[in-house]
Amino acid sequence: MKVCLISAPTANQFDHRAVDEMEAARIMGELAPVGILSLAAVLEATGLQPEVVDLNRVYYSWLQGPDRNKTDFCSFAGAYFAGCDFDFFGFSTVCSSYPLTLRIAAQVKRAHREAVVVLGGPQASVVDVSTMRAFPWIDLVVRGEAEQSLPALLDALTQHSSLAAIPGITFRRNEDGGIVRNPDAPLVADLDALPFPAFHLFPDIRLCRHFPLELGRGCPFACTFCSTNDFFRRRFRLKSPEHMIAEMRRVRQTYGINSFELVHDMFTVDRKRVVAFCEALLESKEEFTWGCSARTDCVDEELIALMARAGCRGIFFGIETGSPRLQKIIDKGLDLNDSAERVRSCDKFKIKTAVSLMAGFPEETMNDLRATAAFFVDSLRFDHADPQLSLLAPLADTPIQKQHQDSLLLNDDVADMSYRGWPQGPQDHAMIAAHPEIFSSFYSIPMPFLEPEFLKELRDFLLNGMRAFRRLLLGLHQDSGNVMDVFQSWRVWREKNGVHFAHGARTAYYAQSGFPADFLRFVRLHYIPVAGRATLAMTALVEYEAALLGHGHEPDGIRGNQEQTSDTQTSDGMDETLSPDSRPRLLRGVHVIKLTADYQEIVRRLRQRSPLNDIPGHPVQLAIRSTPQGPAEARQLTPLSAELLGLCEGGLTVREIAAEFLQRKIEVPGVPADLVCLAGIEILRQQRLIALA
Ligand code: B12
Ligand code: SF4
Repeated sequence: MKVCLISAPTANQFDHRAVDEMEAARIMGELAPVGILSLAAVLEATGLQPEVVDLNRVYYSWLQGPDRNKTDFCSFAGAYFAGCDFDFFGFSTVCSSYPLTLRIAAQVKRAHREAVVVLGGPQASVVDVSTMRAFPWIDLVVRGEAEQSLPALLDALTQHSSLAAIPGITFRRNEDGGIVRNPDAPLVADLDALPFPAFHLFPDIRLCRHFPLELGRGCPFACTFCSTNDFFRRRFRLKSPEHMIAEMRRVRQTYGINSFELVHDMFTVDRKRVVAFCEALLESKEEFTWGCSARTDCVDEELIALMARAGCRGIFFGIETGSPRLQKIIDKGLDLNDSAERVRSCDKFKIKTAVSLMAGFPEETMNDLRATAAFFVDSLRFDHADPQLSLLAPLADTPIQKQHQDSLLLNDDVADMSYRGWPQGPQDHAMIAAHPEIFSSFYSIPMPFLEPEFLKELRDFLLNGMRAFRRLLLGLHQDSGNVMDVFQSWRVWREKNGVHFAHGARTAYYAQSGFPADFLRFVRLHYIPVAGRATLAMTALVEYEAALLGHGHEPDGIRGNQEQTSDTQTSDGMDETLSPDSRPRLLRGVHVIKLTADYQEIVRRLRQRSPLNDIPGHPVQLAIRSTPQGPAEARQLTPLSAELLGLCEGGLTVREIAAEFLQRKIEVPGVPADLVCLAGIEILRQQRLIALA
């Protein structure tokens, strides 16, 4: 039997930016469909030679190629599969691209009447019967973990024998077309017994930076919005440390990759096993780095320290809500002080944390939302924390979806989890509208206590505010008592000042540079004069952000570097030897700004949540360096460096600058002025603030 396994499309990144071939391959490698590759390896072990088609790769070909203007992606993919010769087409599914996957499957069935078209994966597994009723081109669904049921199914299909005894499948009876749902398949009890996934069938894996490897399955918790706990039937399983390390070594040997994304919904359930894994990694002396998912109540500082030593560089924390009341309602049950402490611990050990939050629960009130917004912004105190805020989407077959299935709303203003991926065309919309029971994630649950538009704007505000002016956002939160108050007054102000959005234009406005520019104006002209408490600190924060963004009025003391911007500097003079005759000058893109208060001290206080209102009025200078590649960088200057940078703007030689030092009586006791100058200039050169002319 000729078998084709097809990944669910998930590469939304391509829609929003130009991605070259290398970058595309890197992204696709990181999105490798671990489930399908695990199945492919199992089939290979039985003597079959399955092929794996990455729909993200097909999508990329369509986006890049000339067909994009002639045909839609679904038809393009249909034509691609029409040219293939398989007896079995097995599609993996995820909620966000389920309508598209079903439409592509229809094209496949049309082109290959005799072939079996099968669905598997998290979405089809839980809407199997309704899918097969609604979409007659789907012959079969394999539910749940399929390492045991798929080979049995293929065997039965080859032998033309009955499907009645194959566990975990839902199929259409030949006689009357009735849909039969066999009992669930057994879980894979010993994950170490599975073969190494068939990564060799997925060429893009070679370029990924973080290699995805399955660490285990099953989470014993029961959060009401979550779909994976039931999918893996709450049976927590972990591969042994020896097995994992052997797989990691194999990846390094084959692909030269040392960094891993370890796939498990809840790795840290059993502390002893996490310790054993980390100790084994340390003993192996391999120095692999890795990321994983954890609950904040399953880790402590000691464990985090050990994980960091063992190579952990990133943890995904599903914190969900900042409201203790909602924590109980959604059966997450986290102690939020404890959660914040864990984010702090990770920061201490330089582990990046995704602080994942959600809003839009049906019971959510304004107070709950305030608490979530506060948790979001509070985590900005930690440089390694990356807060995320999504809006609840009722995933099929979750307790929350079942509870509200009769009142779901189809309103693309609210549920956005699924919309994050694939843009829906009219055909998808028609499918979604006709089948809430299948496509519930595209719907929303009514929120009696919250205004959807308010919630969505808050989300855009926080996500983009964090990117554009992280510390100012934190400062405003601390100064006002809650960022929500600032958001509410910003909303009123922007309305009054004529910033309105046409329907659907809100997200685009917040994502573009107009938002930070308007918002900084709001802070200067409205927030600080009307509501600001620590006005000196807030002024310094806003001027700092204005300088970084390079817009707005120039704060007092901003000294532009126009004379340098016109030169065609190709080298930064790093190779030249510094001598008394050298003429240092500011590097292109470097600006010096003056702030009325000590920025470093403000940041220190923000990190520690100490009061900002008694910040001394002590002017400081910062060097801002903008680079075409990334965000601008800022460095607070010592008084000596500030003087030196100022003098570097005058086209003087080092000797002349030293003379100026003497005249201004800038001294370091016991060190001659010319040596101070040389050393200072060398430091500024190392900091890439100046170059030698
Ligand atoms: C890694 C991951 C991603 C990656 C890559 C996904 C990929 N290529 O597989 C990325 C980051 C892209 C991603 C994105 C999203 N994800 Co995601 N993701 C995961 C995660 C954490 C691991 C997937 C995995 O490798 N599992 C391990 C393997 C072994 O399991 P498996 O994939 O389910 O495969 C087994 C079976 O399902 C079955 N099977 C799978 N495919 C097929 C096909 C056939 C033919 C057959 C017979 C059987 C079969 O056999 C496999 C072996 O037993 C899962 C949670 C989880 N633990 O599974 C969520 C999960 C799949 N994601 C989910 C969601 C909702 C999303 C997003 C929509 C939203 C989000 N959370 O950001 C986006 C989609 C973005 C888009 N553009 O469309 C949900 C899906 C729920 C649903 N009902 O569809 C999950 C289950 C998480 C959750 N808590 O609810 N995700
Ligand atoms: S949200 Fe996380 S902790 Fe809760 S059930 Fe799902 S995987 Fe487990």
